Amino acid sequence: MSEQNPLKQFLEPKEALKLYDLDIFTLGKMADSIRKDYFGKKVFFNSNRHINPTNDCADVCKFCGFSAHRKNPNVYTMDKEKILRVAKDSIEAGALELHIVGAHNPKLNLEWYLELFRTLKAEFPNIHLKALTAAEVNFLSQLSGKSYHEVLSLMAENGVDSMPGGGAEIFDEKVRSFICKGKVDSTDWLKIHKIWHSLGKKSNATMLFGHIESREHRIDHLLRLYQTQEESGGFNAFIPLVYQKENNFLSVKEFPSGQEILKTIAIARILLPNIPHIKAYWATLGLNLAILAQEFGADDIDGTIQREAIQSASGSKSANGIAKEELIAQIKNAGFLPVERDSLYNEIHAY
Ligand code: V47
Repeated sequence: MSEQNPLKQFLEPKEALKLYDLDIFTLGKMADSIRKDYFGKKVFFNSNRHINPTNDCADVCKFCGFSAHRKNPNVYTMDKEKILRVAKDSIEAGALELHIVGAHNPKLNLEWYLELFRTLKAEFPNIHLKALTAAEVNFLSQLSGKSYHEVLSLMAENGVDSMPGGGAEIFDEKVRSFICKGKVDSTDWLKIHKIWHSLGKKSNATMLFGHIESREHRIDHLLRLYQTQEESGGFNAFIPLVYQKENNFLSVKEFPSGQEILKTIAIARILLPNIPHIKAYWATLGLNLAILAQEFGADDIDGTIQREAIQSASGSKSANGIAKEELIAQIKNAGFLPVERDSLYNEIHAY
């Protein structure tokens, strides 16, 4: 990775914000040169399966179409047998990672999750378990009365390998309290990841954008992540999630253009030189924009997914995942080198 830190001049939020004033090609070129310096023509993907054990949620985030509420009355909780069956089928279909996140369901306590992780690891010792967002860790800490450190240590001891980046939304306190009041606050979201990193573990970080937040809020979010990564160093990837608008309670007047989305991805690459990977998550971008984003700073596209319930509940086309062959073909067609990776970015195969 490059020694050069292009961020220095942008540490001041006002200076960083000026990046948005650059035209898209200048910005794209800046981000692309960092991306090329780090990874050349490689585009990373993985073979994964999302499992969302429950949508029965104690919180009501205004942007969420996944949790059960009056716009989505179909409440469900999977039992462990079902989760094990799904895991078995997914692994037989090639998944190397299970990405397990759900809702804040008071009926599923910490021990329920720990037993699930233990059982999955006993049955499938080679599977990578990426599980529980910092929001779920916060919820389980409150439910169990255990500290973050205790909950995270128990997760690690019971088989969780890494943590996904969900629940970050937007760190700005005012916007956050409007869109997801009651959820883990920004300081604690970052604190939970720092503790996880101190246990020698890796995680990701997300940002939900394209709703009511401003460019200033996005810059603030990115700079808080930059600072945290300077302190703990355990973020593998940053994932800008584009807001999907259906079946939820946020009334958004204007959605970001493709250009605004690409600019945001490019700015993330520029402002986060200390986070190795920028993931253009095809489930919220659509495959075409996710591929194009590889020329604007991104180097990863996420994976096959197999099943997805959170973004697809609000309109994205990710419910049934995507075939690995299709991902490879699309990446190649765009002139990049598809590289299958494991969950920690060790390269498995270049196609
Ligand atoms: O935190 C909820 C988001 C996230 C909507 O770590 C929405 O590799 C768009 O974090 N429109 C969960 N997004 C998913 C997530 C994730 C996904 C892929 C990879 C990784 C990783 C993490 O989904 C939530 C929330 O920000 N979300 N509703 C919506 N309407």
